[in-house]
Amino acid sequence: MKHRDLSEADPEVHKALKNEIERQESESLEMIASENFVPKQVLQAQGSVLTNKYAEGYPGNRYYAGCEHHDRVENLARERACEIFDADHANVQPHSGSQANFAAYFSQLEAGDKILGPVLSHGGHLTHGHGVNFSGDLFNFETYGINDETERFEKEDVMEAAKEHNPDLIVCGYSAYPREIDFEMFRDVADEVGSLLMCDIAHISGLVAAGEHPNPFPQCDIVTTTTHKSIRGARGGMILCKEEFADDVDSAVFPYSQGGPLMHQIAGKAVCLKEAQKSEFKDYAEQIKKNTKALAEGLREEGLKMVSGGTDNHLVLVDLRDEEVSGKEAEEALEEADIVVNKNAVPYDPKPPMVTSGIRIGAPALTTRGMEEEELSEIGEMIGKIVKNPEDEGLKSEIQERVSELLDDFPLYEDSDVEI
Ligand code: DSN
Repeated sequence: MKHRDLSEADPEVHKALKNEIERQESESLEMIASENFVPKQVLQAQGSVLTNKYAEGYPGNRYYAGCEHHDRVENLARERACEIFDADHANVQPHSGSQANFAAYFSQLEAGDKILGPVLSHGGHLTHGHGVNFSGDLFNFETYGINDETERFEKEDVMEAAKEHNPDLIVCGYSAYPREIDFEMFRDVADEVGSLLMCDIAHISGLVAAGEHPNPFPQCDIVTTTTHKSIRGARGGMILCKEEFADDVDSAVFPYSQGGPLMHQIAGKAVCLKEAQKSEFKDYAEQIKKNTKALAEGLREEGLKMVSGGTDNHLVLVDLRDEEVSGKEAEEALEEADIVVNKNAVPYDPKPPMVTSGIRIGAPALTTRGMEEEELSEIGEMIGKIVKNPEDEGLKSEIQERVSELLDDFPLYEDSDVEI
């Protein structure tokens, strides 16, 4: 086999990768709440020779020989995950958050069983029961919604829905909810109706790891997460659980729903979990919350409303129902000013999902770049100005220039970090 440099072997792919480094480094402010930038050590682990091996099974019990080093890596990931989240057991093999949720449901339930989850437009994820997804297709999903007045999940509403539907499992954990999750409240509801409790902490796992959001254990029975959002690691998923669910969770991942694990990704998960145990990670997570509050302040300054009036975590959900722009138009106008966010439904949104009346804005990626409150508050004001004046081309150019200065002031990678 002949080894060649990528630039020589496949100049087209090489060029696309180079362009993407450039885009991430110096073309726009990355404010999609689920995105982040991983450190070089995670990139190295993901690009490693662990990709060459099949390792079906679990450490010490594989279907193929030669897994000694893979066992070591997977055990490190599992041990670190259990320590960080105070879980009895961790399965680090899910290829994604969706696959983690698939396996978590099937570890305890059968098709047709009843799950109580959040309304999608109130912050939930497709895998929390949407009809176009396996979850809504295979399970009997019922929903609880956000409170009309507080725009938060309140005990009375969740309890009412739980008593009405008598679910086998309740799901909490969201993709677009700017407030802390009250695990004790959900446990009380689950106990009242004799249901299992699962939390999907994909968005907030970095905050939880750093103690900046309450930990879902011991209240939750099973916890799923991705490993690439606020926790800033390899793209993939993970399931954490109490001991009594461990064997079921493992067999629901392999052999029930997956084959060979992506061991290079698991190495990346192990590395990011080590990072998450360091004091700098705690500083980063603390700063995410300060930055998101500063962002909210800037938006408020420009007269924008936010769902629930603000934020306790890494994101805000701007409610555009009183503005002239839709979520889609706001997203497009901001992209033209080099600020990348996503349109997002707000609770009781009158507009369809591809249009929406909201934008979701997150601070993790800019926090990773080193920006602090001053920058985030200024960015909040810039976003507010664009949303109020989406056709103002002069304003967009002015903001583009300022974005470019900010990107220069807060560089992301050195060349040697991302050599390809
Ligand atoms: N796509 C993710 C998000 O943006 O929230 C959820 O999987």
